[in-house]
Amino acid sequence: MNEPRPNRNADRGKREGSPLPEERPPRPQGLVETVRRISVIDSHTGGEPTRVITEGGPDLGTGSLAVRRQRFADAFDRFRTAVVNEPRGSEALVGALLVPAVDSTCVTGVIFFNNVGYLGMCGHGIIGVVVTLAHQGTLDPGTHAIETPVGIVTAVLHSDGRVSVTNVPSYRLEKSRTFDVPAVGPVTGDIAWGGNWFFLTDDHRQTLSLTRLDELTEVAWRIRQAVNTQGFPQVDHIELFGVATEANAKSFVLCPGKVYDRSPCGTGTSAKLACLAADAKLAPGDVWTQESITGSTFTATYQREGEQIVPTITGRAFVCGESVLVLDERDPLCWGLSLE
Ligand code: PYC
Repeated sequence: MNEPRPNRNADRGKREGSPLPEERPPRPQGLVETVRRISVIDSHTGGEPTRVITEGGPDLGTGSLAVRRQRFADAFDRFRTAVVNEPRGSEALVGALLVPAVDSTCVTGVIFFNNVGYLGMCGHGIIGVVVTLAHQGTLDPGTHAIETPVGIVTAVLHSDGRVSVTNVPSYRLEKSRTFDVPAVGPVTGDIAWGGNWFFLTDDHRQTLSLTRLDELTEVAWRIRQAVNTQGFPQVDHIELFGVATEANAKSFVLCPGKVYDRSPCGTGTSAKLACLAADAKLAPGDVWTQESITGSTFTATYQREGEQIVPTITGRAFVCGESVLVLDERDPLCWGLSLE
C-alpha cells in the first residue's frame, strides 16, 4: 500500500485569526498515520458502475498482469474490499486498478475486481476506463491497446464518445449441456469463454423483467451452483436469455458475487457471439444487439480466428463522480464490509 499523502491542512494554523500552532489543542495521537487517501473516478456503462483508482492504489511490483493480479489477491485484498464494498462502494461496483503494462504498445494495464474477487476481463469496465482516461485528458479519440490479465484488448474511442472494444479471442467450450438444478429442474445451455467463463441458456422458464430481480437472481444462482458442481467449477457468470423488442436478445447476467449486471455485459456478449458463430446463426461482420435487464444495449460483431472468434463490443460510458476515499484505521469498517 502507498504511503499516505502529505497532510494538505498543514498550513491551516498560519492563517489570520486561527490559533497559532503552539496554541492548538494537541492532535489526537496517531491521526495522520492512520488515514490513507485513494482518489477515484466513477463512471457507468449502460448502468453498470466502474471505479477507476487514479491515485493511492497498491504497488503490485512487476511481472505479467496475471502474476500481479495474484499478488493483489494475496497481499492487498483488503484494498479491494475497502474500495468496492460498503460503506464506500456497492455490491454492483467493479473496481479498476491501472498498472504499467508489460507490452509497450499498450497505453495501460488494468486489473478489475468486484465484491468477491478478481475478473479476467471486463467489457463494460474497459469502456469505463477509456472514458475515464479521456475525461482526465490522458487519452484522445483513436485506437488504444490495453493489457488485462487474460490478454491484450483494443479500444477505439470514437469522436462521438462511443467505445468499441475488440476483446480477447472467445470460444464455445460445450454445446447443449443439461444440468439438474434443484428446485428449478433440468436446464440446458452452453459453456463459453468471452474473457470470463459463462453458462448461457434460454431454457430457464423465467420472464426477464426488472420487476423480477429477486427471482432471476435466485434461479441463476441455483443454476450456477449446479453447473459448478456438475463439471464446470470455472463458470462464474450465468447468462439467461429472452426475447427483446428492439434488440436481438434480452439478457440477465448474474456476476460472481450474486449481483446482476446492469449492462449487457461485454464478456457475456462475447461469449454469446462465440455460441452464435459456432451455430452459424451470425455471420462474421453482422451486427448483434444485446439488451441488458435494465434496457441498456451493446452492439457487437466478430471476426473468425481459426476455431475461435474475436468479438468487438460497442457501448458508451459516462463519468458520474470524482472523489477521494478516506481510509481511517480507527474505523472498524476501514477495509470495507466483509462478505464472508
Ligand atoms: O462487461 O464484461 C463485462 C462485465 C463482467 C462483469 C461485469 N461486467
